[in-house]
Formats: sequence, C-alpha cells, structure tokens
Amino acid sequence: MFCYQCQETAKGTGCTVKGVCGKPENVAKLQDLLIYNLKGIAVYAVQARELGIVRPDVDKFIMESLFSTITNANFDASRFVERIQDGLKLREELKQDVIKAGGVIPVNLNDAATWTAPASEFEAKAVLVGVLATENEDVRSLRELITYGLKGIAAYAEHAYTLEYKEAGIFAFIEKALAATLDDTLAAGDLVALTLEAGKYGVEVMALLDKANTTSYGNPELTKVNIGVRNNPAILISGHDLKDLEELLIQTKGSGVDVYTHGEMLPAHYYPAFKKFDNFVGNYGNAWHKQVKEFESFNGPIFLTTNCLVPPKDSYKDRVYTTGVVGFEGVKHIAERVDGRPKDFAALIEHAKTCPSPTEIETGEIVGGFAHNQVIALADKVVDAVKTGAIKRFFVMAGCDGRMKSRDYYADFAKALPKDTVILTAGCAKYQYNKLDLGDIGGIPRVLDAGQCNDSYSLAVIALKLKEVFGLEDINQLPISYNIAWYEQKAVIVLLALLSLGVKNIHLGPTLPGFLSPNVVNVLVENFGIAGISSVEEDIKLFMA
Ligand code: FSO
Ligand code: SF4
Repeated sequence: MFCYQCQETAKGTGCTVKGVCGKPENVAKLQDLLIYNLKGIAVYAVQARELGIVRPDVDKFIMESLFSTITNANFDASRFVERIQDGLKLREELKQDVIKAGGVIPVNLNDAATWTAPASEFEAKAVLVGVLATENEDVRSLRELITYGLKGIAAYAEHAYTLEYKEAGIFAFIEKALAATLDDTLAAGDLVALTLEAGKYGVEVMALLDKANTTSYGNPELTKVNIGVRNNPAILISGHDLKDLEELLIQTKGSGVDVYTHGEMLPAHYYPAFKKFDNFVGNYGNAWHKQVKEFESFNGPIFLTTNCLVPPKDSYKDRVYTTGVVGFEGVKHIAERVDGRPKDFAALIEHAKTCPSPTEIETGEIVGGFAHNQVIALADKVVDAVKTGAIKRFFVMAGCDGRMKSRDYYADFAKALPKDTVILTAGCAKYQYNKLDLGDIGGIPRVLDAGQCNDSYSLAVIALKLKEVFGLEDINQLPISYNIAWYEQKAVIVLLALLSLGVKNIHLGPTLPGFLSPNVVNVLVENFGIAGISSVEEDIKLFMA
C-alpha cells in the first residue's frame, strides 16, 4: 500500500505497511482501486454530459465513493469491494448510454475506463494503479492534490445533497477533474490551473452547504454550550451530518434518552432549529482523536455520521454505530433513508436505555455560533473595535486537530497572541483553544467559532464583508493572518478555496502535506506565499510585524 493523503502520514512521506490512522493494507488498496474506477466512470460521464445525458445516480455514486475514501471514514473492506463492483456496472451502463446517444467511444481509452476483474483480483489490480503509478513526482503531486480536493468537495456536496441542495456544475467539475487526472497530455501548468479551479468549486460547494444548513436549520447564533453531563442515559453523535442529528433528536424526544455532540458536531448547538429539543444537552469531550478515551467514559451508544472514526477499542465497539459512508467491520450500521423516510434509530435508542449515564469529564460552557450572519450582525461593534485599535489583528485558525504532539503549537500560539487580537475559527482545530479563557475585547470574545470545517466559508464571507466596509481593494490588506491546521482532505479543499478567493500568505501546519513535491511547494510559495510554521514566538513576531 501507499497512502499519503493526510497530515499524519508515516514519516511525513507515506504509509506503506498500515495506516497511522489504522487503515489496513487491503482497505488502502481497495480505496485506490475505487478511485481508479471513479476516474474511469468519469471519462464516460464527461462524454455523456456533452451528449446531454444526465445520470443523477452516477453523480451520487461518484460523490459518495469519493467521500468514503476520506481519512477515518470507512475501514470496512467489504464496503469497498461492493462499491467497486457497483462502479464497474455503472461504468458499463454509462458507456452504453453514450453509444445509444450516438457518441463514439475513442479507441485509445485509458485502462481505468476499460479494465474489469472479479473481486478476487481487486487487490492485485490495485497494486498497479495506486498513487505511485504516476512516475513523475510533480505530476503525481498535482494529480493527488486535485483528487484530495475533490474528496473534500464531495464530502461537502454530500451534506448539501442530504438536505436536497445540489448543483449540476459541481458534479460536472468533479467528473471533469477526475478524468483529467488520467490525461497524460496535460502539463504541470494545466494541472495547476485545474487545482485552482477546484478551489473555485470549493467556494461554491461550501456556499451551497451554507445555504442548505441555514435554510434548513436557521442561522447559527451566539450560543453557550454546556460541556457537563446530566443523569440520563444518552447517545453521543459525532461527524458532520446535521440531517442525521435532526432525525435522531426527533426520535429521542420524550424517550428519556439525552443527546450529546462530540467533535465536529458541536456547532449543531448554534442552530436555532435544534435548540427546541430539551434532551439536546451539550457537547461531550473534544476533537476526534480523543474519542478513544471519551467514547469509553461516555458509557452510552455513539453514532458516527461521518469521519473521523478511530478504529474502536473492543471495550466500547459494541456501542458504536455508523451510518452513511462511514463503516468499520463488525460495527452496527444504520441503514439509509428509503423513499424519503427518516433513518430508524430505534435500536440505538433502546441500546441507550440499557446503559449508564455519561461519566462527567468536565463542567462549564463554551461559546460559539459566530458564523457570517452573527458576526455581520455585530459588524458595527467589530469595525469600531478595529478603528479604535482595540482589535489590532484577526487570526484565522481554522482546520483540523490531530494526534501529533506538535499540535500543541496551536494552543500555545493562541495563548501567546497579544490580547488585542481575535481568533476566527472553524473545524475541529478549535479544540486546541476553545476552552482556554482568552477573554473578550469590549464584549467580543477573543475566540469566534463559526462552526464546522465547511463553515470556513463563513470566515471568508466575514473577510469579504470587512474588505467592503473598509473600502479596500484587496482582501490581503485586511488585518487578518491565516494560520491554518490541516489533517484530512476537507482541509485541502478549504485551503484551495481560500487561495481561489485571493488569500495570500497562509501558514499551514503542523507540517506541509507529504503529497506536495518540492516543485509544487515552490509554486505555492511563489504564487501564494504559502508557508509552514516555526516556533510560536517567531511566528507571532512575523504575523504582528
Ligand atoms: Fe475535523 Fe475530522 Fe471537520 Fe476533518 S473531525 S478532521 S477537516 O474530519 O472534517 O474538522
Ligand atoms: Fe496514512 Fe493518512 Fe493514508 Fe491513513 S489516511 S493511511 S494515516 S496517509
């Protein structure tokens, strides 16, 4: 196997025996083959679209399959075997559609569009088509950068899709870009252009998801979230899917079972629609990587709606439930919606009733809900604070948290920032500093949490609004610095989205992606001023200069 798609990749260069994330070799290979399969489907999908053929089932299949290969989403080999088999069937159907519509199938099609094999040969095939099959390291780097960006786009598109928001242009781009990663005639420059185009679609998909979320559940608003526990049996919901949460809250209402959020589900508390559920108690624990301890002490069933799942320990594995693209062998899976009917959480709720209430691990409250609507409502106050010099600088510290000790940098950085600065955050990166008592500036908290990682879009909207209010030409003239932490592929699309909005000088850590070749890093440095991190003291000096 060879995988280097996340920040925790072995030695910063690639996992070759087993994933640091726990992904076994067979799953890694099957994921590679699935991606290859998707590229082959995309070749026909592009041609089909030109002929006016629309296959929503193909769009959905590609979107969900990409999402299922994101770090910490699915570790279940059988699910990937099924997907590849389904994908081969879909590819053939699409080819026939093209032929029926009068399309001519090119003779020299890429192997991705023609190969076929029984399941018993999938792993052997995968060895030939993985990441390292592209020999030129710069082309490989750009192809993977694009593919990981597409995984991020797919994840956000899937959340919007669940709420019935979709855009044909996003699917068309995913398919065009997947097919382009097979095209040996594209030069590095073409791939760089495609990478930036992915960023543009990153902005679009995050805007779409923002619309889906706020139209369905209202605009996030300033909220105090309880981090203690009550004395009832309870379910812990994690991941990013708000529709799953909504249905769970409806079904647990009046059942005597409480619901708590974990990790990236915390921002659900900021939405008005969920506040009416009095069994929606609070947030339990921290970012994804702490789940091994926190799922243990939660005592009740845990429901994973998306990544990040850490391979569960035997001591609590029977309490873990997955749904959607998430999966782990031997873990119970909640079936999809059929004909628009809600998912059935009866088993989860009954299970909860047999469990003790959660063990308290902390008490108090955290404050959040500073998505664009709430911040813009406070715009006068914020603008005044900037004009009077009460706020000297904003720091966008969005992205992910992770296991590495080097991520202490972000907590230390937050603590060391001058008191006249404000942190704008989104994603699970926030857990490094959202429980520090950093105070406020004239009533404006010094950590403004917009929400999940996709709500980084909100931070861009806020920046654009400030640019307008201050009458600036360029977003980079604002007193905003970007110190972003990344872990998995959604963070890749967030980064590309910021680049496409013209944001320069983003610092990325705790390490630069292992999949960026030295030449690709140079392109990012020269054109966008991308940089890594050094020490807290040096970086603060640099940012405040
Ligand atoms: Fe975190 Fe995991 Fe939201 Fe990621 S929970 S690391 S960028 O999946 O998606 O922020
Ligand atoms: Fe390694 Fe990350 Fe790939 Fe897991 S997702 S195998 S940790 S690079």
